[in-house]
Amino acid sequence: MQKLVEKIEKLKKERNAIILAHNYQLPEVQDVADYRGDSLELSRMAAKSDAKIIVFCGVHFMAETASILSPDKTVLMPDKNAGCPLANMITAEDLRELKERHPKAAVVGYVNTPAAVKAELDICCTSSNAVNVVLSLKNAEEIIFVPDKYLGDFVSKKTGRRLVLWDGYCPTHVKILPEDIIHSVRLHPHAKVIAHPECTPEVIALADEALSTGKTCAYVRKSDAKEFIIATEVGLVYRLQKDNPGKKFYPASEHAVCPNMKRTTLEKVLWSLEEIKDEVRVSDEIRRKAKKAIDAMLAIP
Ligand code: CIZ
Repeated sequence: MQKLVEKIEKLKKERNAIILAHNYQLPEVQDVADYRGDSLELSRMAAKSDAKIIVFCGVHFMAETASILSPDKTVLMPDKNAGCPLANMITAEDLRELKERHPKAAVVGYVNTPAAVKAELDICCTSSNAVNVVLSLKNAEEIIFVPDKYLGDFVSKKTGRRLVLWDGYCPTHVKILPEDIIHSVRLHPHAKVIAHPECTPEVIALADEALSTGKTCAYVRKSDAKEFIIATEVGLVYRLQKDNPGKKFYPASEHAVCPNMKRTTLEKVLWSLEEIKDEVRVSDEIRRKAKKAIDAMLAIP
């Protein structure tokens, strides 16, 4: 593995590239990355960087978001088949039909959407800022929120706003069951339970906090607690343990493994740098519209 890492490091410099890894990536991929984070943190990092090539270790909508924010850079995915089933649960056409049925509604869409869906939104959101995005729409008579019905339910409860939801969900987060939390708490009674807002409402109800991966990292760093049960994709536990060696982290369920996130391997990172492939690009028209929805989100404090 060391040889592989050395080759990647060398080629990265020669190509003026940086490697970005989402918090759910395999440990060895996180370790070779220049930056780790959630999708928006990484896309903003890509935009700030002077690098010409961005190797985005994550899933397709994340690389698309990076390309939308950095059209002058070459954004590569080590495995172009790493998709997001949640993002693919709605198409631009589905959303246009929903908008026709609710013509006065403001349209909010999770970052986990294809660029063509983002182009149909008024405003984008992430799991870190979804509550604030909905709160910002004070004058909206009605609000459409797509595609994650569980994140939408969480936001609706937090904001007191009724939302028009779509029947989407993350197949990895729904694998975490309320029984898993009850069992983990029995084993680790002093641990704080942190659930991702893509979890079901029954799981979120048993958690001390419902936080995005970025907010979980910040919360754990500041917390006086020494043990944490983490109800999200297992990759985050590796990052938390590495960043906080004095604390202990337990995955709520060993089954919460996203097969798409795990498609990216060190070999594929190397090949992508060697062959400058596979580039992710968004057409200019879609990019312009999708960027408007992302910029509207970024304008919210
Ligand atoms: O925006 C992201 O990266 C996702 C999908 C989840 C999170 O909480 O980081």
